[in-house]
Amino acid sequence: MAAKTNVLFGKKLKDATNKDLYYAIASIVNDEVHPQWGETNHTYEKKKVKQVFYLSMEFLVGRLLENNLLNCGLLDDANGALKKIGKDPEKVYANEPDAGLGNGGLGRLAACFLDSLASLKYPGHGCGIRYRYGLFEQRIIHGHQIELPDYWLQEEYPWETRKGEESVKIHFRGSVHMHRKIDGSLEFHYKNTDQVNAVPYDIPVVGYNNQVVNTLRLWSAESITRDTDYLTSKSSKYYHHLDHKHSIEQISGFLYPDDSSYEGKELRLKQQYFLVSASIQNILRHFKRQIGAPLSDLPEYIAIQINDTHPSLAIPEFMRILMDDENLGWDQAWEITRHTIAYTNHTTLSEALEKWPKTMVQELLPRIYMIIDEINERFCRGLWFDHPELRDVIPELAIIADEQVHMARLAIVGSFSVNGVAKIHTDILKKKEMKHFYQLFPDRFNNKTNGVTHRRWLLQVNPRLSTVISEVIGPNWICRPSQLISLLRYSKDASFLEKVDKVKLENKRSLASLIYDRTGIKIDEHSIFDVQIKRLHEYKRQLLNIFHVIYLYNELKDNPNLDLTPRTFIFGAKAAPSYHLAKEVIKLIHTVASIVNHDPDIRGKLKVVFLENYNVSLAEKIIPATDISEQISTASKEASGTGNMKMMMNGALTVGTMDGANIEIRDLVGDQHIFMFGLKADEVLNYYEHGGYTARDIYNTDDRVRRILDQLNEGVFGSQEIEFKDIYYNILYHNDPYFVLKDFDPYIETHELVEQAYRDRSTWMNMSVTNIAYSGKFSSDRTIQEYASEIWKINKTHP
Ligand code: 26Q
Repeated sequence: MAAKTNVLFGKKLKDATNKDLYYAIASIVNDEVHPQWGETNHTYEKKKVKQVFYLSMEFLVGRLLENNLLNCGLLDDANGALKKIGKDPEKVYANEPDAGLGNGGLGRLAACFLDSLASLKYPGHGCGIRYRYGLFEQRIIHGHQIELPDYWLQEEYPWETRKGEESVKIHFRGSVHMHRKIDGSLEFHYKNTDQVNAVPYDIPVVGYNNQVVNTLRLWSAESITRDTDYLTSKSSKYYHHLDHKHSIEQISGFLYPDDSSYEGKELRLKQQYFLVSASIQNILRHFKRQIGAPLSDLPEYIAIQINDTHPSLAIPEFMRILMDDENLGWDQAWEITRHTIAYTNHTTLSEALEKWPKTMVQELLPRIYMIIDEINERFCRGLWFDHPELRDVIPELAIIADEQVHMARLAIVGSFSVNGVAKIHTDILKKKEMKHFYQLFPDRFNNKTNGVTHRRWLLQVNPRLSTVISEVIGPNWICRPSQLISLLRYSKDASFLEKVDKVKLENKRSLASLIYDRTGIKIDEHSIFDVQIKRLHEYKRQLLNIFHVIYLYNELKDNPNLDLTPRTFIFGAKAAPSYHLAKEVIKLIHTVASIVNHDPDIRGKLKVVFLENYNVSLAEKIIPATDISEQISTASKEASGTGNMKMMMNGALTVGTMDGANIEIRDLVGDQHIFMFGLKADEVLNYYEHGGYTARDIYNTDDRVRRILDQLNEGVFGSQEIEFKDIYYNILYHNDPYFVLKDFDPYIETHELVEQAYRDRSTWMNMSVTNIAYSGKFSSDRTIQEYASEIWKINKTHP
């Protein structure tokens, strides 16, 4: 390290700042990783192994230094060396910006998958966009969310390598010209297209302790013409050039911050095609240069997974290249495309299903539109002739319908596998959302329940707990997470439970000090840490949680002597900038916090904390300190959830609805080790379909509910200027679309059970350890094994 700081900064070690040390250690890691990276690539090339490419508009990787140190076995050395010179490793690692190139679950899942692919020695790589601005930074001013740009690349990013020589050209707009060749076949040429240079930046993905280094390739948009080409021209041309250059660079300019509603912005469509075209061109170049087999064999060498519909233009783009550049006929090109691409669905929310105006696709991507049109024609013709029973529903299945291109339909028709991300989610796709497609292609549908990398989300973020676990069951769980199940043998062992309990308390103490530093709020480390951290959305029901807080507050006001176990409610959530109601909920949480935290009648029994700018690094601090994991979505709405898994792994108990992967957690741990409540998915879907729920009835009959809603309406919370009429109206006049009132009573009751359980330490700790023991199933290693063997058909590499 001394040599590094000297070489890099011309400084003695003792004069190095935390930032210098961060760069120095990153450079040491790179010296270790880069040769292995070359070796891994060489092995893949030499053995011509089948590889998978994971196409995603988002990779929420967070920080990499500590993770890379851990995976290449240098973490203990680095920590030791830093401590020896009086430095706090955490403060050194904190100099890395969070790579916030994702909104939430979908983007973080992609990052976990890359970790598991490399750690299991699978040849699998990520393809994404190098956004200059990641997800906005959230500031809260007087309870209001303010968005600031996240210019994460301000300073040198040590993990990326620009590969200028591997750039590819992307074409937008222009016109398509057909030309009949002598043999009668058609040839397509494009004229007057806008050209963009896609430049790859590669980031190494380091496998755990195994010498494997895969690649995350992020594309950046650059102008094809150089500034100097304009030095001699008229200045008007020069400024036109600058303007044009700017608009091109916009393509990889920023990540769209909406996570569950789709917005039909042209720039977003450009981004999607940019990612897809660059990645597919690159994949085909790799195939031709390094595999060199006939194109018809391509599916034996390559699988492409598309992360939701966002990269679904991969299907027509693949067709375009195979036909226009490689001169294959339609049928052959279709055969190859259809057997290469697989699609993962992450949502059943109808407002999130991507649709693009057909005129927009036609203008921006004329050749791609022609191909989609032809796919659609052939598909619909097939339906008409081969499936007369479906004739009535063709408009619901057609890829182009009501002047729009329906991306999920394109993705299903053009792929060999369609998967949901938890059992219940896949069942809903099969039975409801995609039932006709399921009827048509039953073999295409399959489930792959999500997982998270236990190396980052347990081993790295909770070293204390990891040590205690390894003390009793040994360290093999690190590579075989299913072995955590051996902890069951210790789930009633008093001395072990005590150790786990002590670790939790230490983690809570660390979080309490972070909270104090950031907010000035003093919290009781012995209180129940009741945590909800996720994007803010009506269906995730942060509102139900804050209603519980208001209810407890009202109870305490009525009876300040109430015997209540102290609780700290912790929230972290970003709202999409244009999502008005979500922002109102953030304001409500802050308003409640400012009242509850300062009311002497409460005597410190309740505290409400909203931590601003929730992101991966903050999650890493909160999760190990969580007692209660709030997973309370309206049943049927949360496709899987992954925070539920991260918290379970760290010994938190779930308060949850029967939704997403909560159900599978319940199935494993059993009802006595989890707190489930509320409407079931079929009940919710039934109410949506047939009615029968009236929110106002609950308002009229439940005094607790009426009191809370009236407080929102009458401005008791914050008085005068701050009222929450919009929330009030949404519940009473839009009939509570997410069933907050309906689930209120069972939710309150469940939390009373939580409180009783918490008082009985040995029962609680037994529950906690049982959860950790069963969490192995939710490692993304298990998920990736399933994708690898059931969808991708890829093998582990042997050196
Ligand atoms: C689409 C078009 C235009 C602009 C934005 C978008 C867009 C971007 C991100 C739409 C959706 C997303 C993200 C969705 C997401 O994160 N879904 C979550 O995926 C997790 C991983 O599978 C699940 O665990 C969650 O349940 C699911 O909500």
